Amino acid sequence: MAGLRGALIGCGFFAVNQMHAWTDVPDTEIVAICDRDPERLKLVGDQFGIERRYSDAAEMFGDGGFDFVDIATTVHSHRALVEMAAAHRIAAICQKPFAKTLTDAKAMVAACKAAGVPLMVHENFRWQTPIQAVRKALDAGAIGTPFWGRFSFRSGFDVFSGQPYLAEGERFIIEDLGIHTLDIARYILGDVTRLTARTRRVNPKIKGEDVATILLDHENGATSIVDVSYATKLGTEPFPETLVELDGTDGTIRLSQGYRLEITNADGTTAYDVSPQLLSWASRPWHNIQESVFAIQQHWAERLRNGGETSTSGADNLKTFALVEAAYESAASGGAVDIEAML
Ligand code: NAD
Ligand code: 89Y
Repeated sequence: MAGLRGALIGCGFFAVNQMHAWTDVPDTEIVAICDRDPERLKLVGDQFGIERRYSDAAEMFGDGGFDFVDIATTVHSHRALVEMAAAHRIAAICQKPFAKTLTDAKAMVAACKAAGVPLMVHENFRWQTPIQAVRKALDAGAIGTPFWGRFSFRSGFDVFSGQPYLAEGERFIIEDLGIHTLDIARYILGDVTRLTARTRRVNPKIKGEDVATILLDHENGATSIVDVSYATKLGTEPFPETLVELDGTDGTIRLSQGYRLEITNADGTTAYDVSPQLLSWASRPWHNIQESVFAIQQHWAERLRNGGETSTSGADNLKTFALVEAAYESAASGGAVDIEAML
């Protein structure tokens, strides 16, 4: 496949980032878009000069003429749209959260496997420049074997103005944001065997939980804490930075606010600036996320051309999604949840 042709479904708040990023991915073009809201369809179609516009995804798949579909709708439509892509043997990217339930997510992975088409979840946070820098330091053996970690996202940023649906669901921060933090914990310290979680809602204007504290046992024996909050008012707002602490047998890594990476080991302490780039179409403070959107889409195009499973394939994401379900289960029961039994 030389020039890749894609179609995008869901022209909402976040899809604009995905459309910008596609224009930057070499030899890749979005040739058709779909949204059931005519206003969003027109806005995005006009902004990016896309002529083929559909209000019905089935009609778009019927007309064909593209190599992959980028599903940027909210979670309720993910299963139906991924299964539609599989039925048409079209490779698919699906936004997070992958599905409403782990049962749905497993069915989506099975449908794409049976159709022989690649499926990637748009789980972009592990692609952020600072997270990649942490992973590189670990891989280089900078701190020996990590035995403890903390992955922290604490903010008071108003996410509800851009994404009003986040205030309306029974579930909020774990399903929406913690899903990324849990994925980063897996990416850095490996798969998880057991999980314990506590949640609470601080903001009275929303339905779901906006604070969660999660304890993870990793397969390799490491222990970590994932703590997320949208009820934390700080002097300098850190949105959307994930802060990381890692203790290893030979040293420590600290990724702190302001994209500062500090590595301490037998050679002493060295600090690095691991700030994301401000892409031409990006704006602060979203630029960290926006850069990772470009990175994951570039990764997808490379794998679609050259073969090989994507870093956040559907199959990989089941292991992150299981942590989300387990966190809600643990918060409700008070007990620990066995992750392997869920997969
Ligand atoms: P949104 O509501 O602004 O946009 C969704 C769009 O999809 C709407 O325009 C809606 O009309 C359209 N749509 C829904 N179902 C459809 C269907 N069956 N056919 C055609 N169009 C349909 O939502 P958003 O804030 O853009 O979020 C979209 C997804 O992106 C969510 O799952 C959200 O969690 C995710 N998201 C991811 C990141 C990230 O960093 N990965 C950041 C923000 C949002
Ligand atoms: O929807 C969320 C996401 O995926 O990243 C940040 C966000 O936009 C709000 O929590």
